[in-house]
Amino acid sequence: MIPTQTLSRFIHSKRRLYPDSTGELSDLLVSISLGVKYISQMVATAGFKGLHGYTGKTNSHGEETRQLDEEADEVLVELLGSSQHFGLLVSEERDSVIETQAAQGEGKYVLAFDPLDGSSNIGSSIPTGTIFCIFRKKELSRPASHDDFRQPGSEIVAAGYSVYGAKTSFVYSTGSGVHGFTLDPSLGEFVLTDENIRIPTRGLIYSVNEGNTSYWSDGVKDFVGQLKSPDAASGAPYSGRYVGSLVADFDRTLRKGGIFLYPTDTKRPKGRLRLLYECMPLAFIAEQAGGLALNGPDNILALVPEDIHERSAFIVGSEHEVRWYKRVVHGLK
Ligand code: P6P
Repeated sequence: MIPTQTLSRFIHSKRRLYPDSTGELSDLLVSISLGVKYISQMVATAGFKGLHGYTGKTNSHGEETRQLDEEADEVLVELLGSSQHFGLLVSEERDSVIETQAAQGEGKYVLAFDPLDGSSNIGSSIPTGTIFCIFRKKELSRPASHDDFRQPGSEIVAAGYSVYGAKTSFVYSTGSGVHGFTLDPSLGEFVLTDENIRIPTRGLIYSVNEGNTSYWSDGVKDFVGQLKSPDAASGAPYSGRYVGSLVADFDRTLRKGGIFLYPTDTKRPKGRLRLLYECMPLAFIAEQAGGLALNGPDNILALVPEDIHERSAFIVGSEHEVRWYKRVVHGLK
């Protein structure tokens, strides 16, 4: 039996849910998935194309950029920039918003993305990924501007991520459930493998960089301590899994349940991960799959980014564990 539900057929079939849809969003998602296919190929062949190295340049955060970061960024900017649907693009690799051809025109959407998250892990074959989210412009008649990114995550129109690992997967949501696809290299197509992914209501895995323990608040130390102390009632001890690549740790949490946490600490008082193009898209996916995502006390999707590159704490996963965190660390329900 041949696979019939490719990503593009699936996306276009869902348009029936949105009678007034113009097909623009479908086009955009297909364009993003094409960019992901290019990047998947680049990641797979980087080793013998000498693309593991640094460019000798630094990005807007003063971080040394790798050739792959730049190449992945350029692929997406070129593909998306040439569509007539985007007004503006924000990339982790650039220090400002990128105007696309549609910036002054009728482009309805703005998009923020991390072109290659986890790229520092590339040399050791640890999974990396692309993360994106799409907003509608606040005023369709006005050209897109930075201000269009100053919206709460609850206004996200579509979000998703890819994982370049043992297989290349693409997971996205437009607000009607979370759907997972796997790239069939022989076809060059993403094929539907997980329709309507639901995160387990609770799990048995926790994911955090315990090297930061000395910098955590007492509340976080207490919570992680509870996950590790044998207790029949809570099912503890949980198993610890930490890849150090956000998309890999998130994808496992989405499919197996449990909790991923990168809290603020005394070394990172604002958090480590990027709110707009890492935390918000993955929070949207998590909530669409029945999970929760916090910055600590607040829902990530209730936050409005002020700066396009601002950082945030990120606690995401099954409702049971995320509420447990909120109760222990913040004394909130
Ligand atoms: P740490 C990778 O560099 C990344 O941005 C995310 O993919 C990952 O979750 C995080 O940093 C890991 O950070 O401080 O544990 O090395």
